[in-house]
Amino acid sequence: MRKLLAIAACQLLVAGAFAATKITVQLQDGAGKNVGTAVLSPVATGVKISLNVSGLTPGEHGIHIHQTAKCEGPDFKSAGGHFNPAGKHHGLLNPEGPHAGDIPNFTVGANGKSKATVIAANVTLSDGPNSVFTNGGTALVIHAKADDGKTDPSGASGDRLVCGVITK
Ligand SMILES: [Cu+2]
Repeated sequence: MRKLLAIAACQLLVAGAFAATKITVQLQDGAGKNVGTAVLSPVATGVKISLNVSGLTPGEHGIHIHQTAKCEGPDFKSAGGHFNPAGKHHGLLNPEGPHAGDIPNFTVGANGKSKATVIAANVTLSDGPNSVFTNGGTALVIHAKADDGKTDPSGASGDRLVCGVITK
């Protein structure tokens, strides 16, 4: 019995730690269908985003953190522009950039699935101006095309295909 209690207490501690350090974002397509998840966790270089998505077109896709925690299909304009608390220009390759919400592209396989991991180097899950929880949260958006890393406002990455709300 004592052992069982110890195990239960341990599980509670683990659950508490996870709640503080890691969040799971549910991803939906423009029709509101669930297409997977993104797990966000803090790393030394920023926030690691581990994707597990399906139903996308094969090839390279742009992905960004947008400023509003609202995902309304089919176009997801509700998510607003890129999360950009420092008022910079778009693109990881732009000398006047990047937006805090800019993230490297990821690749989808021929089966329409991806388990890619990308790093959002300029945001945090902690407090501060670059927190993804700022102003009630943000949104993770996957675009139809690759981000060219330099063209305002969104790297010519095309339509917003997938969206997931990032909140505590
Ligand atoms: Cu975007």
